[in-house]
Amino acid sequence: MTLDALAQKYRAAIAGAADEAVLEDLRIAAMGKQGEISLRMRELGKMSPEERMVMGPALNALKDEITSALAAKKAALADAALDERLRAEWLDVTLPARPRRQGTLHPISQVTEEVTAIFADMGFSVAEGPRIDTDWYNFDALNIPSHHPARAEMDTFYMHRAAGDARPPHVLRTHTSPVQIRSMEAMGAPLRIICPGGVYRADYDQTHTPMFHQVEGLALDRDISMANLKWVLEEFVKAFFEVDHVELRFRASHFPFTEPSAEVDIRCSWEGGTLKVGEGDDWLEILGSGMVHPKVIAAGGIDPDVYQGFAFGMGIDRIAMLKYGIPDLRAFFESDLRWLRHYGFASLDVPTLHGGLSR
Ligand code: 2NM
Repeated sequence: MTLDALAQKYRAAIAGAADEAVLEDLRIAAMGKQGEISLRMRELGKMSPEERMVMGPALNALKDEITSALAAKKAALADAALDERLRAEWLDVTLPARPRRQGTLHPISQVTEEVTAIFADMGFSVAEGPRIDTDWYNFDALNIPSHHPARAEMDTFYMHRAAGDARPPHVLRTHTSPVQIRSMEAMGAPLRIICPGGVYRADYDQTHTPMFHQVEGLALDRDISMANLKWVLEEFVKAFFEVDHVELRFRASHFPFTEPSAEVDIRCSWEGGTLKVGEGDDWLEILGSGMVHPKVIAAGGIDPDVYQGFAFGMGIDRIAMLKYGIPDLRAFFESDLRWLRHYGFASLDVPTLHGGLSR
């Protein structure tokens, strides 16, 4: 076979090679120990000097040509493989996120996030704590000593103690105030926190469930007064009910952990069966509040002669019912899928003040 014919044969074979293995076979067939070009190079020695002067460079040129053709084809195959992969794995990253799924956000979760967003905007951070706590954190630290009638009124769930164990039993927290005592201990003053979460009382009827949700707030500093409390609550009610104007009514009340204490009503109307906040002739009680009792501040490890502040507490379940027109409290905890689909919220619509709380 002439060198031209040999060159022709390898050019065609390399051009038609389907993968790297074929290319490697071709390299061996041409330039391996027994390769067609190698054998011919070995024959150079038997040639006359004149013949060798022609054949030597020609064989070297052919070897170079085949070597670079193999490399070029190998690169082309790799490019083609990458192109094919890019085509196969192409993904439009501008497509919308996955569509709304079956699950929805429970109204209590939604309202907790709304309340958190509103108070965060006023500089309150969220504190959490255990649902099972000692009676010291749940009662004594809050100025509710063991003989106090408030303990009986609370319908407390007590945890079991082994027979002969004289220590006072743990309780399921009856409010989130123990979290505020723990936060005072851990962080000191000044302090601005809200404590949302589940609480427990042995009570079950039309308007009570044995577990429900509260959010309590606490602001402590050197010069905090009830004027600050009033402003904070007004801002909260306006943002939560999404109205520009509200009117609050403070009624003197009594809680062991605050002095003075006030229950807070908001002006409203129930015309046509729907709640309108900020207008009308009715009053709606939504929370309890007051100036934190010095004994409670001291129980939190803070000097009540230096620091004072306000606290408040409200029922999340109750304000959720009011805002979203949910008629029956007990439905909150029945896990009825039809109810959850009706009253649930899209889980990706996180409430924000700028985006609107209740889209
Ligand atoms: C309420 C009413 C009034 C309250 C008090 C405290 C604490 F721990 F700081 F002393 N937290 N929450 C409080 C005050 C709660 O709920 C109706």
